[in-house]
Amino acid sequence: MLQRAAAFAPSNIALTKYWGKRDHTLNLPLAPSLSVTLAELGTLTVVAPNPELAEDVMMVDDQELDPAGMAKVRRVLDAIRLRAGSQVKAGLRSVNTVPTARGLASSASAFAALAVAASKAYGLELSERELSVLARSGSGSAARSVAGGYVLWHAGESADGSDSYAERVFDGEHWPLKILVAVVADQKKKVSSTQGMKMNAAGTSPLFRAWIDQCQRDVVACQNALRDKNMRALAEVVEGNALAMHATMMANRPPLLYWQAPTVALIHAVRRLRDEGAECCFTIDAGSSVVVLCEPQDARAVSDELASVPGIEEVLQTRVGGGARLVGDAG
Ligand code: 2P0
Repeated sequence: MLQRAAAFAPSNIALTKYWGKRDHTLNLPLAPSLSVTLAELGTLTVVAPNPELAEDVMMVDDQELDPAGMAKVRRVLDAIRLRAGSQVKAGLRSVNTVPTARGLASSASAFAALAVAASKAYGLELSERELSVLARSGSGSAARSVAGGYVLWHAGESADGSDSYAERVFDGEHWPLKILVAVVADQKKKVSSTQGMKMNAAGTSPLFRAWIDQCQRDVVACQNALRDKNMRALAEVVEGNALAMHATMMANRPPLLYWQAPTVALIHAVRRLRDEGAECCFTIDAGSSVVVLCEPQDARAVSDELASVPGIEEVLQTRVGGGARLVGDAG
């Protein structure tokens, strides 16, 4: 049965990163990655199958989605329609509460929300694993925005990607950390993650293979640090992993340098705060903003310190959240 359906999916921040694909069409990673799910920051998407439409149409934040974005959306919708035995096109509308193009990806929450809403709209009852695989085919990191809490994305081995999915390893209550996003005033980022990963995979970074090997070890160390709620151990692996990812980008030819001066100032600020006793650590995605995880009792002091760094536009604060979910139609 076809019906209008709406879903919210949260954004996520990788603690050990996804940066390198074994398949650029299916978004199959070369290594596993681990992430934390953000509570309120994400995407709400409404999917309305409509037999009168000749093509799928999608509005994102009241703007029509560009052809490249539409092609990825269609990939997810076509997979759902194939399983549902339907050829009916859909009208889609999506609203982001994630600040885009500042190193916080909206594609993760966008494709997770799409997978959950569209599968319901076309009458499919899918498992979390199946939804994660579907979301991944739109954007790799979206695989991690289905489950919620602390999430592990298995790299998988099969060529069709059926074993490359993410699942929760700990829920948010296990370690209810605060997550601060220090947004660096910056122009829109110049090189998308999809593009950046292609450049890196072209083999011109001498560090790339070592980076992928490091990810295999880091995902284990990170899971242990989370299990033990050990901030010192978490800081070592999370910060080391982010810096290693940026190192492999910087060693690329041409180099990829996402950092701005305030990015470096924030790194030093977090290390100083930790030396002074604050329980916190940082990570950086493919952008200039810095994300800081910290114990709730330290969140205020850490946030104030981050906000005082010159060039910081704002410091967003959130917590570990749940996974993607169907919601009442927002109209
Ligand atoms: C991550 N990033 O693990 C890493 C860290 C960026 C840096 O996942 O090409 O937007 O759509 O699969 O998912 C961003 O990559 O790339 C990303 P595609 P995606 O969060």
